[in-house]
Amino acid sequence: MICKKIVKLSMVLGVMTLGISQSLLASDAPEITIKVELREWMITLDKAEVNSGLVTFEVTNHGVENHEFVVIKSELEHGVLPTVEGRVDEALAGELIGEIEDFAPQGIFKASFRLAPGRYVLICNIVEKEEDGELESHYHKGMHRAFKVLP
Ligand SMILES: [Cu+2]
Repeated sequence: MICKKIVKLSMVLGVMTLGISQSLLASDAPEITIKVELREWMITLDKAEVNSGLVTFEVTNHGVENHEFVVIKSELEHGVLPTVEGRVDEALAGELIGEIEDFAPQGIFKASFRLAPGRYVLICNIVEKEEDGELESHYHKGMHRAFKVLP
């Protein structure tokens, strides 16, 4: 009789332990990786939306020029962000989450951010002065994408 009780108790404990470890796994959701390609003049993603949590961007520069990768939480359409002399005003565009600065062709960099649900824009915000004095805005040439984080 006593033995039976002990067995029952340990089974209950076993189930409880399982319950705890499962809920820990759920809150510590698996990291999501998004593969990003930068080139002249576009940004491509392997997914346009993910669930909220820790999101890693693995960014490869497939172009022939240096590029950068900027993540901004913004309610604005990605093609009409406010610019000054070709450069997106990151503060006016929304909330700057982070960036991978200017890096050379063939480079691969990773950056992880804990992203809350909402709309985001991903841009390259490099502006170069051409030999003829004209500004070459990577943003205006098309290096911008929308990105969504679901609850
Ligand atoms: Cu660029």
